[in-house]
Amino acid sequence: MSFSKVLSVLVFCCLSPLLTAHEFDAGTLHIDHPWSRALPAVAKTGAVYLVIANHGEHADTLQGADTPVAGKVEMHEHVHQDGLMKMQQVADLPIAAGESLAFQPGGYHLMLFNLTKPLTAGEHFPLTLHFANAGDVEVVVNIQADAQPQQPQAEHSGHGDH
Ligand SMILES: [Cu+2]
Repeated sequence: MSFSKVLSVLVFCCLSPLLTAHEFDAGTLHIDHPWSRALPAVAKTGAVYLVIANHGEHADTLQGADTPVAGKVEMHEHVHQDGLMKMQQVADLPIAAGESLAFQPGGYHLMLFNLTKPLTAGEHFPLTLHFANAGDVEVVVNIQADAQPQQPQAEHSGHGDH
């Protein structure tokens, strides 16, 4: 790739709002770059990743989420069990004052069940997060072919879709 082509790609990235990291504020909560991995059209489940930082002086609790692109959203964590990585549902995720909660491949994720449309790279969809104190917060999820280069990759990549 020539230098001028690299340059034009970089300029394109920086000018296109949907390809750059994006963030949302809700009171003292800051939500950074919600994204979902693009999947084949036959996929029935997917996962959303994001980071929630609590800049307030009081804890809040994430109680769940929903989105029009999925019949159901569950909060999941990955656990080691009998030498295997499994995922299990969690009901509530507290975020202490000054702390942040990361949803990322290999860790916590928002699992999408019964997808109503394919997750196609470059598209995006709305997602509503339900907090105990901050209430409902709507964010936009970018669908990407893979994680942002600056995001650390999960140690356990053998988990199929997410
Ligand atoms: Cu899951």
